[in-house]
Amino acid sequence: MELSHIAKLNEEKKGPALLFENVKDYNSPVMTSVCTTTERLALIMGQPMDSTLVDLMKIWVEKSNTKVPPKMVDPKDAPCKENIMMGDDVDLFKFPVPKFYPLDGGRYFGTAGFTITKDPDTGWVNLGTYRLQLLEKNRLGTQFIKGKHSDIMLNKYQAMGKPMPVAAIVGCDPLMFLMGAARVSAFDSEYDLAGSIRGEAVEVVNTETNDIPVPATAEIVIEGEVDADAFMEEGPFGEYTGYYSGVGTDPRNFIKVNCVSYRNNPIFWGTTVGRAVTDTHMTMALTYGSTLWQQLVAMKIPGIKAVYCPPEGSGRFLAIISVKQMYPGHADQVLTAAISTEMGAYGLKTVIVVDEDIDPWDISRVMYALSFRFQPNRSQVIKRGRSTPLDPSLPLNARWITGRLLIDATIPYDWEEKPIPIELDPEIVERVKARWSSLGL
Ligand SMILES: Cc1cc2nc3c(=O)[nH]c(=O)nc-3n(C[C@H](O)[C@H](O)[C@H](O)COP(=O)(O)O)c2cc1C
Ligand SMILES: [Mn+2]
Repeated sequence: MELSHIAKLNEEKKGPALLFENVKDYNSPVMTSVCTTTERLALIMGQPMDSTLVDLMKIWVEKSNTKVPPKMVDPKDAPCKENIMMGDDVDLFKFPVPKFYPLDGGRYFGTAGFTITKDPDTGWVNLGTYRLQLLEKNRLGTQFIKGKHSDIMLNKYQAMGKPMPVAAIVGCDPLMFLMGAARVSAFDSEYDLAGSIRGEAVEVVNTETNDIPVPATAEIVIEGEVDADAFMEEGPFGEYTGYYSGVGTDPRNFIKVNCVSYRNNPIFWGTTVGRAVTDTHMTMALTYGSTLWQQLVAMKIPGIKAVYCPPEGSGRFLAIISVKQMYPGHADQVLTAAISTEMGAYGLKTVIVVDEDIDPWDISRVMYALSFRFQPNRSQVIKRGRSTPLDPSLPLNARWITGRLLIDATIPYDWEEKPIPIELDPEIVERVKARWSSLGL
């Protein structure tokens, strides 16, 4: 836990990524806090270091239009195959697996990683970040929340009476971790988007035991299977909401691990999750915000200028969208569209739409719009929809349905007489600027 506490406090200060080279009782290192700053997210996406989160989201949305499928490489050239533990030799306790918080139910093998599964009907390969608890030397507890892509696939394997083959990655090109966290639309492979953002195909190799493509440079590759009808006690785990999602353990599916392949001196990656704003929240603000934006564009809604899902709300509970209004009802359309996207239909609670002159990430300008343009008599609507079971604003036994607040903080398009803005006289501004230093300012 000392390691996770160093990482958490470091992330709260927006400190560097940390490589723990000297973990007591282990001879391989641990890496944390990779995604904590916008600068490092830019580095991961191959963008200029002074990019803002919204610049990165804009690139993400653009790159979502192109698919660059992964490329198989020779396993002989794949560092992830340097070491292989098979069958009875599998022992996950050999890796330096952190426990994060005092009330956590145990040590978490999977935080900064992702699970890869294949759709049995179509072959669609999905990457999703789902926490993995170290339960036994060859068992990892999972939590595939209902409706997540791995859950959809697991249901299909269950109907076929077969366990679902999985591979889980810990430690990798961090762009792949962003892909795991991203809510990329169903039936689209996160691999294809990673290739598009990177500008080259992700190099993959097949697993040893179950025919799943995994990144060739992964640090640790877990191979195994999940039986939808088998359960072990899992949790609790300190969530990104800053709270536990339940009071104790819950029966959950688990991965029975049949093989582990790993690099020499593998770097075990972790992210601290827990209270905002740290590593996980920055990851989610980028990936969830980009997904919401991309899905609004895919719905062919004109005039969307920018989308921002603040990391303080883990990138998912609150969205602010700026729009250039073009017709009556346009702002309403944006609001209802946002909660109808695959992203927004799950968990999003508050949507604020602002005019194009307000940058949604400029919170003081958003406050201005909420103060001077928003009118509660006219421009808020409350709806219902699907909640995340992690939302601590709902009672523990009733977390499936949430309210949604839609706030129109724009000047109504259809008003013939709009509020008259106060402008400065441009000529006087120029004159004054020329004399600025002589004014002693
Ligand atoms: C560090 C971290 C841990 C997460 N843990 C879980 C989890 O245990 N279960 C889950 O359903 N989603 C979890 N998520 C959210 C999923 O990664 C996210 O919803 C993703 O879109 C899932 O992939 P999918 O869209 O392909 O289903 C986590 C996200 C992060 C960043
Ligand atoms: Mn997916």
